Amino acid sequence: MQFTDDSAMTYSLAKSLVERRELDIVDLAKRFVKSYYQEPNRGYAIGVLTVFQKLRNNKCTDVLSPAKEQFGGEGSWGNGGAMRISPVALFCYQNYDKLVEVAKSVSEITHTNKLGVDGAILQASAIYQSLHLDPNEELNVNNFIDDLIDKMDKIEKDEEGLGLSEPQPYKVQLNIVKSLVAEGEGAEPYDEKVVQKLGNSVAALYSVPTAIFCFLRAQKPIRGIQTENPFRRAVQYAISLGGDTDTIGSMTGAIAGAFYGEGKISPNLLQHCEASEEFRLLGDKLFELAVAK
Ligand code: 8NA
Ligand code: MG
Ligand code: MG
Ligand code: MG
Repeated sequence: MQFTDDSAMTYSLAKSLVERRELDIVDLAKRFVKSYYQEPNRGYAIGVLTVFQKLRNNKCTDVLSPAKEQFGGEGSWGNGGAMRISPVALFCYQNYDKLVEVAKSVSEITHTNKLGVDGAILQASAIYQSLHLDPNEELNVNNFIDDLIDKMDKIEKDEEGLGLSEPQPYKVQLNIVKSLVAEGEGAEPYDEKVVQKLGNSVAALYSVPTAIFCFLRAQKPIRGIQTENPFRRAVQYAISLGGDTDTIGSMTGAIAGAFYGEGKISPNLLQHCEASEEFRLLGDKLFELAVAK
């Protein structure tokens, strides 16, 4: 099955980090643009196409202005920054402060709105935490979410005064994640309450916390999802919520995959995924780079 824009941009980011061995936003912007014009039918949102057009016109001599000009200068709050961020979590596996900086810079090539940027930082942070945990030990769901709340508290406090009506929107959503996970038992696919409170849209604020919730909720069986495999359960649950399914599914899969590791990803599932072997090799190379630093 063909991958969408999420994976196309993830691929460009991983490839750029591996080949340049550091973040090079000009190289990365060129790869995003080239990949889009080679395969425009991967399901990109219409907003971001304007950024690609402007980058192509200025030949990536100015990689920051096009994204800043989006939506009357507000910048995009879509989840396009978050959906591609997984390589940054692996690349910065040993340095969280660097992860925050790199995730921000990578996001700002297309998404400059605070909500778009912070969504990417949050998604990278969740993957980072998963990478550092041992899947053979039961996941402490409350610690996982509290650690994310602490991280976002600091990031959103640093940016206070930017004029948002709710100054710590991600912290608010993460607290909802926490209470929904605590309710836990009796959850089912197509959970309307989850969709109502956390969202399933293309907005980063209403999709990244949802992906984190899906990963945490799937630690335990979910009525109506017949699988013993917790990685598959997480992804299947995410898709069951509807809305922006490819993106919430892929963000959930990135967090769950980082936690469980390759062993829980069934070869039967993988054989249906376009270019899965190339993605696996890029993951290995990013990890080698991260531990060599
Ligand atoms: P984006 O930057 O174009 O943002 C997505 C959409 O969000 C825009 O097209 C606008 O409608 C809206 N938006 C974002 N910021 C603002 C703002 N400041 N003011 C008003 N509206 C705004 O693209 P992106 O890369 O963030 O999009 C990612 C999503 O698009 C992913 O789900 C990806 O798979 C793709 N996609 C999703 C769907 C879907 O689920 N319905 C369909 C096609 C494409
Ligand atoms: Mg997509
Ligand atoms: Mg791990
Ligand atoms: Mg999508």
